[in-house]
Amino acid sequence: MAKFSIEDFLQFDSLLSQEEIMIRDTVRDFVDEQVLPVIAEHYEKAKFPMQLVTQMGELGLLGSNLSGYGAAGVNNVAYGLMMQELERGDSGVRSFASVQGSLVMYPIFTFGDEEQRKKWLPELAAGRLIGCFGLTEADSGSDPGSMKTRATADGDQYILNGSKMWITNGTIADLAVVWAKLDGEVHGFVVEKGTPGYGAPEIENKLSLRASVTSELVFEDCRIPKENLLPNSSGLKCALMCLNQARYGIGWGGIGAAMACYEEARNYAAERIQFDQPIASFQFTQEKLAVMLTEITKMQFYTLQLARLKDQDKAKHYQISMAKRNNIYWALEIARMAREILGASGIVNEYQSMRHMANLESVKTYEGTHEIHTLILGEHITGIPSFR
Ligand code: TGC
Ligand code: FAD
Repeated sequence: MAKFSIEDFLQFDSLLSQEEIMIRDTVRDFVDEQVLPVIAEHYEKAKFPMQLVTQMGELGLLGSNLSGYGAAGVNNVAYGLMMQELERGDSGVRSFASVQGSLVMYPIFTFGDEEQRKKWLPELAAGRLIGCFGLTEADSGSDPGSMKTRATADGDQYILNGSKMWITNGTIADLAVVWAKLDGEVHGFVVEKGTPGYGAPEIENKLSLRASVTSELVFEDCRIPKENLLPNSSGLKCALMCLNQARYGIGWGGIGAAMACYEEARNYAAERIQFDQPIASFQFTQEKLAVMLTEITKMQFYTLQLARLKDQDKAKHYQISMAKRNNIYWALEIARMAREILGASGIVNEYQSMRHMANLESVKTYEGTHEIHTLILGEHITGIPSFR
């Protein structure tokens, strides 16, 4: 089959630098060669492909839009294109990179001290350590400010009590960035694997993101050294700043998943014969493909503008919400249309569209549900918050 390319339609690449194209194509090859051949089996067996972790580290995909401490230091366009390509492979693989870079390395980089940065960031960038991010609790999802996990000071230690739910990478993580209330205010703490009182059991039987590890985190009188508090992480706002980073990457990731489904449906439609002709010749099929290509093209262009704004430090959280909300909405619609074009074949793991569709159900929920991002935009438009 011809090498994957969707960029020709409106000459998207003419807006990219040579370096941005080169980085995207390198990750594209990595996904074609290392992710796509193994992902269906891992999805079926509900296993994360661990061998990809150090490979992603070597390619500079982990925390790549940070600078120093072993991070690649690429711009936000290149970073976004990396996330696009990873999610073209599987949302679980992109999730791994998002969590490691945006939700673990970013808070250590932004809210940590120099000693913490030097200790953890180079290992995380190389994929020699794995991190997770614990904000959500069983009773505090969309409303993280209502969290119950508490930290109390005791001499030169903090004692953590509580639990976190639905945590990507939890069971395989060497360290967790955990958000807990200390004297009534949310703070970020680093909890290392093996700390007595800390456990991270895996959540089994997921029907979505099966090639990704999702876990509960449990803290029972879990004592951590005082130097594991991220010193500049006071306030829920700090946790929300991490989410902006991850949501930005998810916006690009949605484009990648949509591209994979579009390509699969287009190729299938050209080859599948019914009523003596390829199903691509039927107007219903052509309409679906036209909608898919149109929406993917729209997403590429405004998400690129968001990336340029982010590089100038001008991207606002509500602009990122628009990309997360709309791109995942359309990626899911496109995955559903692709599955329809594939008919019965679309329900087996030999094809990708239904795997992407099932994954995108989680992506639509995590990092702020579709409805929460609607309300974030609604608040920006009207000036009236309506979360409560
Ligand atoms: P609210 O009073 O609105 O805000 C508290 C303070 O934070 C400011 N703020 C933000 N700052 C930076 N970035 C943002 N996105 C911000 N949103 C709000 C706000 O201005 C305020 O500042 P200040 O100075 O006045 O104190 O807080 P709220 O309690 O009313 O909640 C607002 C709401 C609902 C928008 C927010 O809590 C929210 O986004 N909820 C969704 C929760 C969520 O997204 N959780 C994600 C968990 S992590 C995850 O899902 C990882 S999946 C990863 C993977 O596998 O890829
Ligand atoms: P709820 O908040 O209970 O929402 C349920 C429904 O009510 C949704 O449709 C929602 O939109 C709606 N709703 C809630 N409030 C409002 C409102 N004010 N107005 C209108 N509608 C509303 N969290 C982490 O901290 N770290 C992770 O690594 C992580 N990884 C995840 C991985 C997976 C696979 C999944 C599925 C989730 C993950 N999460 C993680 C949790 C995720 O962020 C939450 O699931 C998400 O924030 C929603 O919370 P909830 O599931 O409790 O839903």
